[in-house]
Amino acid sequence: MIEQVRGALDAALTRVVAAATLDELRAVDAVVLGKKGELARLKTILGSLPVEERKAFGLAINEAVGALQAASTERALELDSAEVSSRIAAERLDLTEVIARPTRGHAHLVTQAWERLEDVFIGLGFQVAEGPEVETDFYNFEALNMPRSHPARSGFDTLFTDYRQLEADSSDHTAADGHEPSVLLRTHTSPVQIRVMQSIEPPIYMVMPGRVFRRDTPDATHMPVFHQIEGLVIDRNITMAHLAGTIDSFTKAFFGGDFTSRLRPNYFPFTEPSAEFDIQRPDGTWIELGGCGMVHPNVLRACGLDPDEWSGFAFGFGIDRMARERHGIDDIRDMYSNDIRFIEQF
Ligand code: FA5
Repeated sequence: MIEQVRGALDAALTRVVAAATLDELRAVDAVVLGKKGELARLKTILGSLPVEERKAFGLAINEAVGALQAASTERALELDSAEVSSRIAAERLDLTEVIARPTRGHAHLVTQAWERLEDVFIGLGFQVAEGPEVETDFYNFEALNMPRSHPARSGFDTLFTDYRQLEADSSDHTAADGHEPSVLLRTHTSPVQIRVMQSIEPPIYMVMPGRVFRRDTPDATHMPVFHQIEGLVIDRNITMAHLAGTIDSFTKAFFGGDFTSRLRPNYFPFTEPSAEFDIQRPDGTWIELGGCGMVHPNVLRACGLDPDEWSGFAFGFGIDRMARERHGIDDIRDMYSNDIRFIEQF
């Protein structure tokens, strides 16, 4: 009989030790120490035993139950501490992570190009000026030799802020009373040339970066809001050769010594003669960058400068397009998508 008790105890101990979680242990306890367990069954036959065997058998069962309870308590402690440890590991919050790997942002691609352009021109002896984004018709067109009804105005698809825009015919932006509204979002940085010539005595060697606006539909090379940098030189005896030399020095400083530039005849009302300037990549292909030319005598006069005494050149090109070229970006719209995966590459 004592053998049966020992066998029941061994089997129960094996199950207690094998319990892998506290829940599992509780279930094992309910079976091996419960009323339907083997030890409880053996206890029921106690009364039917001869008196001389009853004592030793009863003692063996009590000892087995005690040993089983002790083993279960010990196993419960083990499992409890293992579960606490794994919960602590799972809930661990490593505050040093933030300090060890701080994420730093950086200037946007266009801001980087803008700042680098300023640096290059400052290196060539230029100063930097800025003007307002909301302009009057006078600065954006009229003083730039584009009087009202000048056909070149239609080349700048203008956003007017004047209330008369409400009455304007959307096809030619002319108000019902026959006049164009006179307050607008500047369509180029050229009006800053006028403001500079009005406020500074020549000689002038100035670049004017800024944001400009046009009613252009966004596509791979156009944005309705984009950036230009304007250049203006006014001095005595300035010629087209100075213009070409400046463009070439800038090209090499900005893109690298293996890039060259060329001028192609073009037309702008505010310069005469006018040119488009292109730069050539080392692989021989050409990129169109912007416009330039000798400042038109009418523009000098509008700013109170005598064209017989002063001459100069101006240029203007798109900063966004340049950043796009420099980094080989297919679509200019990607630069404004605010997709961090794209922006953080540059
Ligand atoms: C002008 O805006 C003249 N003011 C440039 C100039 C200045 C000529 C001084 C002579 C003397 P244009 O409209 O071509 O010119 O624009 C100049 C450059 O701006 C273009 O070559 C292009 O690089 C950029 N650009 C024009 N429209 C857009 C647009 N919608 N999105 C992005 N870039 C543009």
